[in-house]
Amino acid sequence: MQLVEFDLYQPSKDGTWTCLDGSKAIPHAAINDDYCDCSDGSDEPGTSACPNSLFYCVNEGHIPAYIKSYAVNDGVCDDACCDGSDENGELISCPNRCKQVGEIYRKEQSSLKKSTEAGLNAKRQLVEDAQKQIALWEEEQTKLEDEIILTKSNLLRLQRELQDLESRTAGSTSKKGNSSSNKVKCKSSSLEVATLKHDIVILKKELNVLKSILGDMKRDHNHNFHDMAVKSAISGYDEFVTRFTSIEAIIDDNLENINSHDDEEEDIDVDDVDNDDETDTEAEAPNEEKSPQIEGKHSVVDMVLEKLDSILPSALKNGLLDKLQPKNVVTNANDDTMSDEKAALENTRKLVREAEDQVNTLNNGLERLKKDLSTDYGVDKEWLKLKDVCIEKDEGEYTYSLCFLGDAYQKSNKDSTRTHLGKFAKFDGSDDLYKVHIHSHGTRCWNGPERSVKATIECGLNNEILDVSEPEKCEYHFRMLSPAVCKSVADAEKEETIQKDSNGKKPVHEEL
Ligand code: MAN
Repeated sequence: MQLVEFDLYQPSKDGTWTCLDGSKAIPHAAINDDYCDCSDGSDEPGTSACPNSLFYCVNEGHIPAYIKSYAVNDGVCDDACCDGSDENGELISCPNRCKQVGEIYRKEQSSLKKSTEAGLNAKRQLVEDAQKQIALWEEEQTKLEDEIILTKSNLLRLQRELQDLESRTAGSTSKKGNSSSNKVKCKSSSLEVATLKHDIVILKKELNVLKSILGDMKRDHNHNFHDMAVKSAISGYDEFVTRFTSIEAIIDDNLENINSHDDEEEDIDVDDVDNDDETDTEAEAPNEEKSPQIEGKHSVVDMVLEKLDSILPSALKNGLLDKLQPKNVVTNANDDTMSDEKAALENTRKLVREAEDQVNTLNNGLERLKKDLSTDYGVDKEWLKLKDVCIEKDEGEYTYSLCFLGDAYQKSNKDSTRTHLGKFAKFDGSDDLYKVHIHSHGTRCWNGPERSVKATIECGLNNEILDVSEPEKCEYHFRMLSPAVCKSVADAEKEETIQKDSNGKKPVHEEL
């Protein structure tokens, strides 16, 4: 018996040798003397004297292997010992098959290497496609988030408009038949001014949100990319900030003016206006004083928007002002007929509903995107593009199908009835997490558990189900192939070394 791991069996200076578990020292000559001295059986690697020890087959021309010592000289030629060294007694003699076995093994290994390389290329494509998809999702998320801000702001404005229109209509209805059109006009003008003031404040807030988004972008963008679009947006932003600071002062001033007019008119209580004919004339005067201030403009908002339009860089302006521009506002102070107000009310209600629907749709889309982006698709997101890719395998009585990260089914080949075997629940491999997929919560077995699937996946060029078994009632085991689990030889060897180290021994071949 040749001791390949020779270093372990060197005698010490005094001619003794210590059992590998350190339990005792024995004479070096007692190694392989067909008598078991060490409790771990390490002194008899070449005989079957120790029941718990391992026998080492050199297997020249193939790969060395360990078998359990009790399989030595048991009258059976051990497959793992192709050199026949496991049967060296009188019971039987085993031929040395290592040359043929080695050749077959090497051929298999070479075709395995080729298919692994092809699988690895397919996996690279999966990873590349997944990265592109992630980039698209991230871009879409940013767009959606921006769109949600604008749509929400539009919704807020429409809601305020609706509120104003509703109170205006309610006011008009209560006055119907006993008040002059001038009183309505007065009330409606003061409400409009209040609405417009509110609009200006909101628009200023929106501009501040935009300013902070762009400010963040200016601060946080990747300076190494030298993206011309980003650079031009930043210089536009810088220009805008300078101009906006001065125009903001004018807007604030105008607001202040309107506020002071309001203060002067504080006495004009809507109810007073409605109920006291004498105050009607007094109430109209300040409103008329306001007119010159907004003379020639449709409204104060229009005026402010025009100012903003002149200072916003075109990159920011595109579509933004349109979105913020009040739509369908009843701006004509003279247009005080009931039917017009009702039509405006209905229209605004419709616009509010539409904007609410739009916000909901956008929010749902954003939630879906966020879920996709936070889902575990493997170390390199290699499973992303395989989600819901389905494969079938006819196994005689049943045709089994499995959709990656989706559902698995068993379909009867007799009557086509389909039984749900489970929905993807988790990755569960021990050495490689993503090689085992668990599908659970399938249709409950009669008097038993819910059906479930454990799919074990090995590297292959194509996605394939090799076979399906049912080791326990209603627990199905799929053996599958997919490029998603392929690893480069270097990575696979690295993992094998880690495994060997954690086991502390080379793999043992049991006698078949
Ligand atoms: C069906 C199939 C089988 C399963 C039995 C359990 O016949 O789903 O796979 O073992 O039900 O009753």
